[in-house]
Amino acid sequence: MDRTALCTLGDIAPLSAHRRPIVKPLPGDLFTVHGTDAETRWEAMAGQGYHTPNDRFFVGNHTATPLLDAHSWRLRLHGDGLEGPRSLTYADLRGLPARTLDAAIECAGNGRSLFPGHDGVPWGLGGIGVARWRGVPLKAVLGLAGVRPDAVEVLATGLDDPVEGQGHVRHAIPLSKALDDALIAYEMNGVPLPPDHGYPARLVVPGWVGIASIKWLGDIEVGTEPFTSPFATGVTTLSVKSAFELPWPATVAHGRRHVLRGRSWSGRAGIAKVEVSTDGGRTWQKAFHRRGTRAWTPWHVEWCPREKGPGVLLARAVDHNGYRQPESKPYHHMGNLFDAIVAHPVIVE
Ligand SMILES: Nc1nc2c(c(=O)[nH]1)N[C@H]1C(S)=C(S)[C@@H](COP(=O)(O)O)O[C@H]1N2
Ligand SMILES: [Mo]
Repeated sequence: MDRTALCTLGDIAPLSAHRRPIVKPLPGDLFTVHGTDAETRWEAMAGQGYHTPNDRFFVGNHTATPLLDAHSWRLRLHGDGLEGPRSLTYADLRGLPARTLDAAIECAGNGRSLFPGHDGVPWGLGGIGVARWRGVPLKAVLGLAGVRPDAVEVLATGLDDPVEGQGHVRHAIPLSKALDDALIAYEMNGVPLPPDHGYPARLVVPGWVGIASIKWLGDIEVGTEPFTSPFATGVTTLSVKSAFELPWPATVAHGRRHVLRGRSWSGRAGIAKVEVSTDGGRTWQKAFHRRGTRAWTPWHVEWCPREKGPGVLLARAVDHNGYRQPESKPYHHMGNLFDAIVAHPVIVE
């Protein structure tokens, strides 16, 4: 890619930044960096609205963010599950009827460092973000190529550099999910996708592990047999979690009224109920939240700490499928799908 091509993209980082795994700034008050990944610090969500602003949305990269040119970008559709191959330009995609969707992207390993023992990227709880995505339903794009009745799975592949020994980042979803609510997004919170989040187009697969939402989407294969991929986590839908919008550990003033805020979410269904304990789990109070927010549910409780010293804050959620966060979670060999109640350390001064 030459400099002229880059200049046409307007808001893109200079060429010198090309070798960094993540292009956007990662200030220490917004992010904790783990190699090629960056997780959002939960205190950076305090005072924010429903959506995670793009400047503080976590980044999950296997290699590095590529700087792609939308004008030469193509989306290739092929495979024995389609009537025939098809190729789309960015203008083609932009010309199709658009849909807007609030959805979370969450890494399957979010919360991994909270398991009793773990390997892999030591995520806290910040490997999640919710954005307003705008784009074209995958169903409509597949429809342009014609889906054969014996098609079963859809494999999406990214245009970022391949991972050594594993090839390009790719992930399959069942045809039923592809035709249900998967979106080929080109906008995030009202602006074109930032480079780190998949410019010019990415998949958004609501409720599924983050890896299913392939960024820098370049290739879609529809097959009549299930695909195998080294990037499959053996996990599909996400579990239930809760997090406080507080530093870790948090410090609060003694004898004063505080509003503790947080968010709960589930890959399976909306959140039905959230409870908070400020006394180590002896008593629980119901948190206040609005109804009917699917991607995640912001909540708050009031707390007047009466004793000085270290303690913990607990939050537990139940989703509309009746799934509740367990007291503890046994070790998982890949450190995925953590969902236990978290003891958030707090110091009352
Ligand atoms: N092409 C491509 N898509 C990808 C990845 C990647 O490395 N390459 N990482 C995946 C992982 S592991 C996660 S958790 C999400 C993160 O999305 P985000 O960076 O927009 O937060 O993107 C997924 N899509
Ligand atoms: Mo991930």
